[in-house]
Amino acid sequence: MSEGILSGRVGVVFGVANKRSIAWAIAQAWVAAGARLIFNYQGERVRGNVEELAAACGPDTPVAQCDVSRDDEIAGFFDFVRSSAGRVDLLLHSVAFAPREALEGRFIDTTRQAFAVAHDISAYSLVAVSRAAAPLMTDGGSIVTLSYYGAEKVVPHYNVMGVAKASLEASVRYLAHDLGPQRIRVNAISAGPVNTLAARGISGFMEMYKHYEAHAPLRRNVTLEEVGQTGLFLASDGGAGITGQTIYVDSGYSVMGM
Ligand code: NAD
Ligand code: 0WE
Repeated sequence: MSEGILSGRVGVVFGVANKRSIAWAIAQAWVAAGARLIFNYQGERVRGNVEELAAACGPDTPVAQCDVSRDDEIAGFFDFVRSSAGRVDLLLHSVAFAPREALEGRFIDTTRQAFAVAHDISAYSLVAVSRAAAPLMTDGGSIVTLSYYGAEKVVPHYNVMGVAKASLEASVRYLAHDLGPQRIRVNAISAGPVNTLAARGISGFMEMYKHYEAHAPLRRNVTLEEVGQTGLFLASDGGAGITGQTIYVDSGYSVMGM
């Protein structure tokens, strides 16, 4: 493990809720490549899960609370990162939330409050955690976030999340410009549908999953491992020339016109 392509690197991981989380798939790929990680958990509800998964990454893997809608928790979390590791090389942002009602009816009915919450947690939080992490990325770094096709094209019911993901992808480009001189790269992975906690309970998710299987060039859905491997690529020197991009990991679905 010490000769892995990420050996000696320190990664901060936002967005593990359970073992099906996309964040966990990328975290596992980073650990297998030799990185040491630090995890956030959103609140007490997922604390136990995250502590258990973190322990599987190494006996003293640090874990701390950070609700990304709170500036004080982001500051406290990165104080904890500084005191436990002293530096950061990799940052994973795998966080999104919109009030459930906003993902059910029509986009036109999105309330001011739901619009604000979706953008705060799903887009602004990338800016906030990048600003907090950048001073610790003293030898350059790689920041990776997660997006979805609804940022670019209308996916019925994705609604305000699509608009927030468009903001997230634009934020990736502006952050890439700001942080490039410090050799910090910023990219998004636009993943095809994956059956995670955030996807389950979305009405019609299984139909969409089947639709991808029928129409994507690869005629199947993507696996968590595949998304993990792209997260590893972007974190590693394999991605050294890539910044500001949104990379699709979607079995090719997004290239289809019909
Ligand atoms: P998930 O539920 O496992 O992860 C979502 C995470 O967001 C959870 O860990 C949750 O705790 C965290 N979160 C929500 N609000 C937060 C807050 N205020 N503070 C801190 N953390 C908060 O689901 P997932 O599917 O792994 O989602 C991860 C990312 O992948 C999201 O950005 C999602 O939009 C994106 N994505 C998911 C799919 C899919 O089909 N599952 C496809 C493309 C992109
Ligand atoms: O980004 C997502 C989902 C993110 C998400 C999920 C929830 C469910 C629980 C954000 N907020 C909430 N709020 C909740 O209360 N995906 C890419 C998965 C997803 O969600 C959809 C999709 C796909 C794909 C919703 C409608 C249509 C397609």
